[in-house]
Amino acid sequence: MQHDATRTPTSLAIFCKVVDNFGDIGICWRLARQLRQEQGIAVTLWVDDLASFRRIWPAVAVDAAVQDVDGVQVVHWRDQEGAFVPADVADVVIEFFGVDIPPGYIAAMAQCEPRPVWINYEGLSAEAWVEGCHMLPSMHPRLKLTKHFFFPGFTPNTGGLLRERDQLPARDRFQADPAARAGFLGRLGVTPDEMAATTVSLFCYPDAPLADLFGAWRDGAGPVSCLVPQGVAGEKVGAFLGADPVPGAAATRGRLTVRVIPFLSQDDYDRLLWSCDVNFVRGEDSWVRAQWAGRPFIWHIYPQDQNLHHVKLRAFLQKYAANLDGLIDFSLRWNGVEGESRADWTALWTTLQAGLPAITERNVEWQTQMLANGDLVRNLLDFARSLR
Ligand code: TRH
Repeated sequence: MQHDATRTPTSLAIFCKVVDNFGDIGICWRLARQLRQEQGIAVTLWVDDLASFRRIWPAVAVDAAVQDVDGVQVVHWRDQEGAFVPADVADVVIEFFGVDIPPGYIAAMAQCEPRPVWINYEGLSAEAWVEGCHMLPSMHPRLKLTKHFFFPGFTPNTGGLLRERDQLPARDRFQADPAARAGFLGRLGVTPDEMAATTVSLFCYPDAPLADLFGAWRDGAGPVSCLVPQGVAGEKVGAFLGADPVPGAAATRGRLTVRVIPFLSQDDYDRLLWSCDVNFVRGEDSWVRAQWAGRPFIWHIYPQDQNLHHVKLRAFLQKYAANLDGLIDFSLRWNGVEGESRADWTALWTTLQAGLPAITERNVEWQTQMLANGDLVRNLLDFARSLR
């Protein structure tokens, strides 16, 4: 697509509501940073829960109404009140997953000449219908405003995946340097013996069948070292440890060592994914990061009513893991889906582990495919330009 500079937006607002701890701030913050740092766009991020935001980005002040965080203006979104004028409105306005933007802001959008580009940024899914809905318009029932849907995705007919310009080179540099891995894990308190074991990072929702998996690792054939950021599956991790799951707490039972590490910044979390042999990830942003990390990963999907997430999970596995039966069986069971396999957790893990080289090979192919879809931020800006 030809770039017309006069159509290039210079300001952009993102409205983000945090659900269930971090829900969505992970993605919004990554999007905001990339727009600011790589595209030079003035970004305002409206977010309702600064405490959750601070967990993934420690520079955030939890008590500031407005603050500058790495060049992004962060506004504490306290309520739906407020009067706005057209000058307050950004060239592009993004609502995350259909959040309700304050009515006063929408009224000001309707007074802008030209109108801002209004985008509803949707959740990532491999389901086929996404291609048909990507970029569809939706007219406002009363005001002269049109909102457009934007879907991240895994095919050229979607918005693609978030990926910073330097992400893959930085990963390659890190993974080519064993001292960088040892230094990073060492700073988290991981011992050399643990580093030499099969290392696993764990990020999942509280309902994951963790006790079963811990049992399989404990009784397994080889040593496993499981690194759990603080606050993840706290009850089940605490039960294994027999102690509070605070950073530094660790216990070894049989072949398994579980160690609690601090909750990391987003950038360090990438380093964790680059360091481990297998990554358990969840939701959306960590799931995408695991795909770029190139290491085998297991996805814990966010649960939805009527088990709609099972459909979404199967759609992804079909696209990504079609010939990797061990990965499919493990992933289905991890997400509480009764698959074809009746294997116990020891058998599921043994099969998965035997398949790790094939999964790693598949990841190379998958990344090439994903790279061909372009990076999401550029796709988003191209779309915004086309609407201006
Ligand atoms: O927060 P999540 O559970 O997000 C989910 C999804 O967005 C889902 O679609 C949504 O509907 C649901 O919320 C409510 O998981 P996600 O997307 O992986 O975001 C977590 C963020 O936390 C991600 O940016 C990675 C980051 N993180 C760290 O920065 N440090 C850490 O130590 C860990 C474990 C995660």
